Amino acid sequence: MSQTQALMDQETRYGAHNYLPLPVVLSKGEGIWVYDVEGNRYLDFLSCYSAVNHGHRHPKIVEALTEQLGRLTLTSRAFYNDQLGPFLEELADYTHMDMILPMNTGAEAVETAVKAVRRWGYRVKGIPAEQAEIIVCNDNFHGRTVTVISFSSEQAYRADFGPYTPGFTIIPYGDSKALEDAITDRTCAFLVEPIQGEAGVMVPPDGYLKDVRRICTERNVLLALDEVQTGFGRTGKRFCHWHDEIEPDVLVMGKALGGGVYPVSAIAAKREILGLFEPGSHGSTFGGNPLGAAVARRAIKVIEDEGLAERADELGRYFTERLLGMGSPYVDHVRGKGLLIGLVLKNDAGSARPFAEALMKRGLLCKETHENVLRFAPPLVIEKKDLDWALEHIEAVLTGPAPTRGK
Ligand code: IF1
Repeated sequence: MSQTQALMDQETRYGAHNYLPLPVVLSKGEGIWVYDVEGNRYLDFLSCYSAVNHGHRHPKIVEALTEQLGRLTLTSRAFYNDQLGPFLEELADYTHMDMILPMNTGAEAVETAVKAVRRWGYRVKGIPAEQAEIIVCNDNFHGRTVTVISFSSEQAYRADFGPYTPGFTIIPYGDSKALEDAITDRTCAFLVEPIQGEAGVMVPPDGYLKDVRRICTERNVLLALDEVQTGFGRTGKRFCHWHDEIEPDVLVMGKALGGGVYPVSAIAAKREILGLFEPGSHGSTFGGNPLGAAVARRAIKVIEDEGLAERADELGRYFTERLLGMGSPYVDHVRGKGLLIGLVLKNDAGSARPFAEALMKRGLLCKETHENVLRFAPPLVIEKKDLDWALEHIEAVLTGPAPTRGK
């Protein structure tokens, strides 16, 4: 039996089957490339769902990690540490916000945002106790905790995990009139992704974010943007909402903030909101630890020093143009911004999974999302020559015979 099969069997035997991975076992990563246990090389076109914007093991980020490893890793927040203050100030400046609350995973940051906007609702807006409502969008993805899946519209994420947390209203994505109609005097916030990643890279109509910003301001409702996946250069701007030149009241971040080497998440918000947290009202064993703070500081620096947002913008436009120019009989349309791209297959092209499997056989790792969308999201450090290499293989698959599903 091959080492690949042995390791896949081991994971299947001992691990819960909450994923259906492509049949490849990775053992090394370097920049845009990952290597499997048989020594095959693949171009990573998923970037760990945008947690690896900097590429695998970026030398500058590994340097920051290693240096901090040699000094101090964990302290808890029972004490101060010399990395957190600088990280908090740098992230506040970077986001143009007043205050930061550091956590670890995206879902934890979303949960923190839920607590923050509810507390603002009660203590500032004056919503009666226990009656705060948060409006979210259909097809949202904000994480996997019980409260977060309580406001998911996707049965697969919710089934048999109840009873669910109340206080959420679901409206259609991209429809600002629906937001207007859904707001009540008990609404404390509207939580939305500027582009819905898991829903299949759904880009809202032009002007949508500007409209919801205006409506939230007019109706005294906080606008909370989940940029866990779209943040840190992925869509061609520092943050996706910068395309619309609006300012959220709460900004949720994660994934690439950890530089592809360590889980770091956070929310940024106005003082009027995060100033409502007092000692003991929230916390986390690992949140704000010096190792994560050192890594996140360097992750932000690399994005700016290497112009990763600008690269994503320029290369994303080029890549999208080339995809559209292929004239593939299977492609319905292409959507996305920067290097967050969804290739939508025609209904009669069948599932996207066989296309992902065919690309894997050619050395390109991407992932289907929902039935008919292929998500392309390479690290933002990718060079044009490597993008061209990828396009060669994508074109061969998209203009060749329809791939059939593997076993
Ligand atoms: C999975 C995709 C799913 C996120 C947004 C919060 C979180 C995520 C906008 C939570 C996480 C990950 C989770 C992972 C697959 C991936 C994902 F959208 F990126 F493709 F599932 F929808 N907000 N997204 O995208 O962050 O707690 O995971 O750090 O759960 O399968 P997390």
